[in-house]
Amino acid sequence: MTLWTRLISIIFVCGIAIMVQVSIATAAAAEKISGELLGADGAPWGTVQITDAPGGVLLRIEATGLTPGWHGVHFHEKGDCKVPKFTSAGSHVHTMTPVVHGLLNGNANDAGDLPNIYAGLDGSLTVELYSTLVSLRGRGGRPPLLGANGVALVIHDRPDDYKTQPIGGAGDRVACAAFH
Ligand SMILES: [Cu+2]
Repeated sequence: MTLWTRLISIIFVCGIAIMVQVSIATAAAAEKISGELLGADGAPWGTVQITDAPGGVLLRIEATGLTPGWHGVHFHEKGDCKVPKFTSAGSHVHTMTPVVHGLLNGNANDAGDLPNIYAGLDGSLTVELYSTLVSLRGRGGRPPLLGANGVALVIHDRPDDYKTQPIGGAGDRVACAAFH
């Protein structure tokens, strides 16, 4: 190997190493926030993590205390979880009014919409969800969850039918996690 080809290969290897380091740094920069899930009885029911992703947010919910079966879950517009009704969390995260709710509604503009979650017979669940409707801080022009009032992740008593206004018939709010 000539000195010249050795030099070229050293530059190449260094370039690869720098690219790998940059991509690791980019991956490590994903912002993650974590909050306690509060039950309507005022007790801690679990944790909620929200991770900012390039095209949306990843959500991880670990909960106990729920009634077995399906439950609607939404992002609500205020990071304020006052027991027992959690009405302090306000309505769903939205940027347009009137808000049209429902993942199966062709005219929907409700940025707080999420798929239902399912609690087992012991009332617990662990699940990851993904929403492309929002961001943590406005990435990609999507509505930011961490605006001036923060945000709440609210679990409802019944499942969301993804169509009925204003909350898909999901009923009472039974658990809430606040973020700022
Ligand atoms: Cu809701």
